[in-house]
Amino acid sequence: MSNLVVWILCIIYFICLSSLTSTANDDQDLFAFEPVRAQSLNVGTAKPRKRYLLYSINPGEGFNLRRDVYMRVASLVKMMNDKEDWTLVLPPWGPLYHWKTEGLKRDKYLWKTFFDIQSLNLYVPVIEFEDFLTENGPVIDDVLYLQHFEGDRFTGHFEEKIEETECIEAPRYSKHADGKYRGWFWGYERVAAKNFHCLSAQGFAAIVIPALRSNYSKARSVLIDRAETLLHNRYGDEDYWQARRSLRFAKPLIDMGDAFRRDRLDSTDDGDITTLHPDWRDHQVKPGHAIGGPYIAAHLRRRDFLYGHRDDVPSINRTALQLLPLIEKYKAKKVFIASDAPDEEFEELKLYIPIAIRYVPPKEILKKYGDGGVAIIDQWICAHARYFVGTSVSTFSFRIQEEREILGFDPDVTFNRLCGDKQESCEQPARWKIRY
Ligand SMILES: Nc1nc2c(ncn2[C@@H]2O[C@H](COP(=O)(O)OP(=O)(O)OP(=O)(O)O)[C@@H](O)[C@H]2O)c(=O)[nH]1
Ligand SMILES: [Mg+2]
Repeated sequence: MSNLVVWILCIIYFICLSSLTSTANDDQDLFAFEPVRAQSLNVGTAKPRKRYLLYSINPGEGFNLRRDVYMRVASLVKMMNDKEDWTLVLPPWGPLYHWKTEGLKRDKYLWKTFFDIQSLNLYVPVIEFEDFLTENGPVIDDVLYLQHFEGDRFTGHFEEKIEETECIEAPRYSKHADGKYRGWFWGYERVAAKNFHCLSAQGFAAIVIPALRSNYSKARSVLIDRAETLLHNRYGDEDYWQARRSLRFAKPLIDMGDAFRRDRLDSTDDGDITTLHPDWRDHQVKPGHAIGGPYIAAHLRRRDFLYGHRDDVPSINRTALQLLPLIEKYKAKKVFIASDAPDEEFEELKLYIPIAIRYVPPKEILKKYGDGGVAIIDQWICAHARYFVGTSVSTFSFRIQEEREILGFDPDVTFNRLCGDKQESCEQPARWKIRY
């Protein structure tokens, strides 16, 4: 070949190469995505390749909202898996703001510590993050960081929209000398991402589907950060409840809750009519089916709620005044108290209500399952009471209400809240009834 031909071939080669790499890596390209609904998904018929969806949440969010965000993302995966093959990667738990008990491990809790992974898998394919690392290695292809649209959050007009934009606030990821992004990957130092994009998003979970399928995100593994930005695709419908029903607690925690019910509250599934089918897909009962144990339960959210929701959270004295008539009405032998209250507050309550009782975990249980495990045991015991009353707008109380809907309680004995000291009566929680 003459020198000239070699030169021409080289130039063509470099032009092609540079245009290829710029489509793959150009962070500056701005895209706008049209929102899609489930019905409009249109993917080819060839067997799809396996992809991993990871997600992360604003660090300030608590245990119970995080469980709700899981459902939003799981439902998204379910939707996409009509035609694709996504596996949802479960983000390790912790550290969480409320998990403060001294001497406990704070982070990298596996989901199986708290939840029944097999049961989750009956809704969508899920794996623990550690299994993802084994299958995929420590490099995530793309991070999509969701943010709200600047300036127009509270205009009153709701419209679904999503677009790639500049990052509004400095996100928690930075590009390092090796070209990879480092940031908070649940405390796993060796994990990094190849690409990073900020997206302004407003809408239901399905709104990210075009981004997950766009040119830059043909990636095998995609992490959606700030996933709490996404709303439920269809809040409260059958699909919502399928995701919720699949989110069963880990067996050891259920067993500990059941042992406490039996030994301290005279409550068993046979007597209470609260036996669950081993497979959530086969458990379907009518409201009023369950009668619950011979105790009433109250969830008293205290601590930060005493400041954040001052008007809606009663003093201990007023709490007792609201519980006493309920004890009478339901002929309760005990009053189970789930609370983040310090000991002094519980002792004060016991002065007014001597039959009040709380779950105090043995040290080794606390050590193994942490504050999250104890919270679940508390929720499980509340879920089985003959009557439940919670705290206004607490997601901890909401999760108990859902559990009781699954067990088949009459909504009258579930959707209740305590009123604040200055409230004669107060608006009771919305009744999000189960749908099959
Ligand atoms: N064991 C136990 N822990 C509780 C109880 N109430 C609150 N907590 C702790 O406080 C956390 C509650 O925080 P979140 O999950 O954010 O729920 P929330 O604060 O009620 O609701 P948000 O308004 O959404 O923040 C739980 O995860 C527990 O760690 C309780 O009754 N028992
Ligand atoms: Mg909270």
